[in-house]
Amino acid sequence: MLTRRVFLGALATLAIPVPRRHWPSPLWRARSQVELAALRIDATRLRHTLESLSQFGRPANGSFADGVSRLAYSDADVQGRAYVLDLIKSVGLSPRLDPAGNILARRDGADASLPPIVFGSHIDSVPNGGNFDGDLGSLSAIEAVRLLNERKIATRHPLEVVVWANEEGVAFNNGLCGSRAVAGKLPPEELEHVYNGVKKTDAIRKIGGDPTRIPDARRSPGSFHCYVELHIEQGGTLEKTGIPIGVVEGIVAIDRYDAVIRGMANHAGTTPMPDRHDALIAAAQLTLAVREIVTSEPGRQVGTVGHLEVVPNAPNVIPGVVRHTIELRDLSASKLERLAQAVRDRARQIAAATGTTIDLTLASHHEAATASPVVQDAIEAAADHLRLAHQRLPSGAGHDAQSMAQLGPMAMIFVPSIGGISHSPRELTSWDDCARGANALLHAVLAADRMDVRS
Ligand code: HGY
Ligand code: MN
Ligand code: MN
Repeated sequence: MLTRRVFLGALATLAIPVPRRHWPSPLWRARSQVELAALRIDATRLRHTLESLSQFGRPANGSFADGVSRLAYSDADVQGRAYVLDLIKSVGLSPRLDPAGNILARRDGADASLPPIVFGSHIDSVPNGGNFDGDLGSLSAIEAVRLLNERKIATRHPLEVVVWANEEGVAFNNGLCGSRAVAGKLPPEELEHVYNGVKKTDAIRKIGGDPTRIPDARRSPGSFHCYVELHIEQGGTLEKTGIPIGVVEGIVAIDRYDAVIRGMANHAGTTPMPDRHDALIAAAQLTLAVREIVTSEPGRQVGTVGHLEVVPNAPNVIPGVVRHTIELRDLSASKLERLAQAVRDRARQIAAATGTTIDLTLASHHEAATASPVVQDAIEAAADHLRLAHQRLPSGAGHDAQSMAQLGPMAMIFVPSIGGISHSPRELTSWDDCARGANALLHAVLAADRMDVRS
């Protein structure tokens, strides 16, 4: 069991000598503390890889400032993954794909009997997304390994870089796909889903996965030492406080519902208003009801109707069918259930009042996750070593780290999002903050490597 005392004692080696009993291995003793402490990633190279990756999914005739649409399983995703695979090979690792299409690359440690430290993120985006969501954590992990290889620094634990498949879940309306497969939470029936006419099994094959062997992607609890993910905050807290490093305490639960509203398509000119069964009017009322219900009590909960389809979507036809999503998020699963029940109750009233039917089905549920206090301490010690201010905060965004939390200790590092903007071409983090986050990731991993869990 990783104890705070042992861990912080080991962390102290970053700055001050510690009793020999904490020094875990001769090899590690061979590296001077000063050398390890002085390690910094190459910020120019990190920026170059971020700018290079952003070409895949960029709008035609666009520039970096126009962001990306690199939806999971799209051609742009395949191209972006090919770039990342080449980059991983160029730093001296041999990447492999697991059956879910996750990209994994292992760096041997001095003690092969130890479980790996896993770190990375994702590179798929939302439509018209930004250049940093997922990309920063994925490319910083690769850059950290490149530096360790260049300096021939051996860690005790093996390291494993990961680039997760389909984190966003815009494709097939269910996210954290790759990491849920690793956590054993990608059920076979999900593989039958169809998105834009493509079956999920074919989409997984397209990125090099093997949908017939999804269970083989599963990892057992305790099969890794810890998981650390660097990510942009995607909110405005750090920018407001002027603090460069966020240490994530927990990640929200996310419930996504599919709403299907059926009214009656009819002529827009000849159907009197009182005689209409307008599915879009019902959807509009339900959308407003979601906001009213979610804001009816104090707290950080959020609710969003982000996707909506109207059938037949013609200017002179009363909408007969509307399909839309409802997404609810909060750290408390019981609060989510309470809010969802209020939405269901209101949907019944709206259906009766508009002469429509409203069916709500749960499309996906992602458990809330608590970060490991010990690994959070590692991140804080790394930030202190780098003389970077830090603060603890929750994550309103979902992350693959919440899948990994089901298997072992995880923690996340946030860096500021300018204007708190994300999931937009205007998503932006300063290059200096990108470098600060990558250095915090590097030193948090090195600190985690010094934990001697046997002492
Ligand atoms: O939707 C999210 O919270 C994350 O960006 N996938
Ligand atoms: Mn992300
Ligand atoms: Mn995202």
